[in-house]
Amino acid sequence: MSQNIQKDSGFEPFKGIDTLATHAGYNPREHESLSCPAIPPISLSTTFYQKAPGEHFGFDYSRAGNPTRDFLEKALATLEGARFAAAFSSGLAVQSALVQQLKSGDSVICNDDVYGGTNRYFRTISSNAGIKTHFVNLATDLPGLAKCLQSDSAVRMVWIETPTNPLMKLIDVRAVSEAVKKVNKDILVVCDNTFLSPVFQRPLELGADVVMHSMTKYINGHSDVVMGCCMTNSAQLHEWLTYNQKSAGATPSPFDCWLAHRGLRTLPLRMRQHMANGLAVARHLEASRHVDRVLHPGLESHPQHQLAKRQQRGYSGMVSAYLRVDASAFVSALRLFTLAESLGGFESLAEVPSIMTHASVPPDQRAELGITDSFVRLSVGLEDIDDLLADLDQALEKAAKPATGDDGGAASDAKRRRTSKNGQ
Ligand code: P1T
Repeated sequence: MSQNIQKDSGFEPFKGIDTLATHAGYNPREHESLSCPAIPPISLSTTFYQKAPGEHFGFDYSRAGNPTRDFLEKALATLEGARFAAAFSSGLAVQSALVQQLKSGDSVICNDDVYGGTNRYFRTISSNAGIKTHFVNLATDLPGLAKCLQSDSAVRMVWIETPTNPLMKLIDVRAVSEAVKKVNKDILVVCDNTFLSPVFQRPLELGADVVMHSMTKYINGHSDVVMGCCMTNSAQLHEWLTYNQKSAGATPSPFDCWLAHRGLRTLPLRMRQHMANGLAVARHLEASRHVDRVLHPGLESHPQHQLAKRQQRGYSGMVSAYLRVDASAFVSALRLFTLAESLGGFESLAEVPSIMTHASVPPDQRAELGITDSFVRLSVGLEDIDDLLADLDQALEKAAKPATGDDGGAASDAKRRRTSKNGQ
């Protein structure tokens, strides 16, 4: 039973999570007029018949609402233990919708290490709208959070991501939420739960007001959909989010909603296998002479290992490491891991954040965080673990050899790419 993978590591699975994932959002018995299809139908129609002007049957226009999206949103709310969910066309579109509630002159506190695109949004798009962002190390500096809240009374939102991308720092969601609410209960605590999925962490139960995901990652799980979602127990906030879907328009297609709903059916099974493979990779790399330091909250060496055990219900397949070999040569030499951005799909991926996903983070901020050129991030997939470890070993050995020209040009290709600024 796959739950044993979780239980053997000392985690208690959320009650009924496998049944919820299998059935959430759609019940065939409720769709007699459609002949009770066993899986949700895809409603591609952009518009819906009205029997009199303004009198429709639940949907009028697909940007505002769509039956296939509705099924998915119900499933997402159920999995996250939330009252409401709203799906958007990407994870960044969720950030955009949440930030659009704020006004010029308002401020945000964001933890210092977040996905490069999240950082970029706050530094450029939000700031162009007159919204200031303070980046604070919320993993270790709670006094810094209190100081920031005290010194800037315009803070309206605190944005956390845990584990962080790509440094795998953990934020104590309960402690941060309590510290924020003590100052002002109207400040919104948003938690990006992308790295763990609702199978391994439910931030709303830990005190956050909103939980968001890049559904592009674990929830969909098949690297074939770009989408985001946002869950809350606040009717007022959900009303804003659905108003934003309708009025700003960053909504996903019915087909993508259907794919994501299909993907989440196997989320608990996949997460447990990601966890097993991720831990095995982390331990293997930690023992390698070619690796300086491995970052994975399941390792005893992780400074917040105890917080992980308390706050999470498992670990994902995300592993980061500082190498003693050329990181670009290493990722270029991998054969089973695909050298690519993104994460959370069934297949293993590897990347160099400083050149790829976090290239848009200003160099001084990257240097301060420790996102160096010897730092790699792995999204460990569902392959046989022996094959994954063998692939990592051969790539480390290859990268450790002085360049002799027998690497098929991998090292020099990687060097060339270092000058590219195409990171997403
Ligand atoms: O790509 P999109 O669906 O818009 O989601 C943005 C996003 C938000 N939050 C986290 C934690 C993320 O990791 C991402 C996207 N991240 C990558 C593409 C990446 O490779 O890290």
